[in-house]
Amino acid sequence: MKMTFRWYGKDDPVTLEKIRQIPGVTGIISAIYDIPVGEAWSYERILELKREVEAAGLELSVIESVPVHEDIKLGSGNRDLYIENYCTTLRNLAKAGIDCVCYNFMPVFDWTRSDLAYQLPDGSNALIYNDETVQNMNPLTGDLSLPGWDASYTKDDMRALLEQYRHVSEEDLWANLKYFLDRVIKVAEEVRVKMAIHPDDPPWSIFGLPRIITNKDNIQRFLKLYDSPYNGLTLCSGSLGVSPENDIPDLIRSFPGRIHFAHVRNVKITGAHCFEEAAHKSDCGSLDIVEIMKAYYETGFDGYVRPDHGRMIWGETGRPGYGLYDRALGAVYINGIWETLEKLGGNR
Ligand code: DNO
Repeated sequence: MKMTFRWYGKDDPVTLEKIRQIPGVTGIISAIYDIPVGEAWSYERILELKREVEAAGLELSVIESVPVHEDIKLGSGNRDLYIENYCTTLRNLAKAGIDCVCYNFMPVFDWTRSDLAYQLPDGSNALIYNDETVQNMNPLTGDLSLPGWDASYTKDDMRALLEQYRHVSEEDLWANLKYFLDRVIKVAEEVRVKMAIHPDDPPWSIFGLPRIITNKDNIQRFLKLYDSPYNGLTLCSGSLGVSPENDIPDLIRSFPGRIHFAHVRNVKITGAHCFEEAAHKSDCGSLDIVEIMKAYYETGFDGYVRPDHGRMIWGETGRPGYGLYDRALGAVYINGIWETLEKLGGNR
């Protein structure tokens, strides 16, 4: 296992220098944020990012994400051009030594929450999700602010996009995903970049849009769409774990060799389709993080791991879910579990 930490680039108040001081963190997860979705990333820009990370004594481990243009998910417009650009980006990433790319296939919205700074009883702030609140939000009015939100959409773009999706069923989305994989994974195999799809967060439909990477059966279906180790997963415990039907240790054991990137975090299920993000420690939420790490250990996982969303603690302010302190505690906690598993050995 290689412990990593997400860094949002030069504007991130959590600097590379700070990340370097977290015990056991050696890798950085990042992306190039100013290239419009759909355009190819040049080799020079990738190299620039890599050099910056390396100058701080860290390694650029995974790209999270190379985003997928909506035309590809819609199966319309310029999808062939955008797929071609995607393949160029993969080739350039490989040339710069990157071997793992995270992406998602969620229509329009990435991860979604109803409150970005809900106050917990201990005074910390966490992201929470209440289904009723979210389903009553209107993406076309100005009051919506989501952490994974692409702020570059105007209201008119958004209206047009949502209108286009009205004609896209779940089965259409599967077909469009297969069309994408058939072209992109071939290149990923050629240049040896492991593609790792991120599950939908939350793993159910929002705003009437289809979502398909949501549970064990669908993940199995996804992996069979293109049966290759290069067509793999980012197994995000927090995204899938808010559905009681998803048993995370079982999922980890079910897809050996296909999980390339592990997002480890805890969540507390507070009702049907309702949850709070919790501190990483098992007894703070509904997931057993020791059992999760044990499943990785026992299946010989040697991919990348990162702590995922943290609460805001000790007065920290910043990017929701991506402060320094709580994520750093998460990294050290996960490393502690891993070290114990390694020292106790057995079952591997
Ligand atoms: C949230 C993240 C997601 C993830 C993308 C991958 O914190 O896990 O935004 O980066 O879905 O494409």
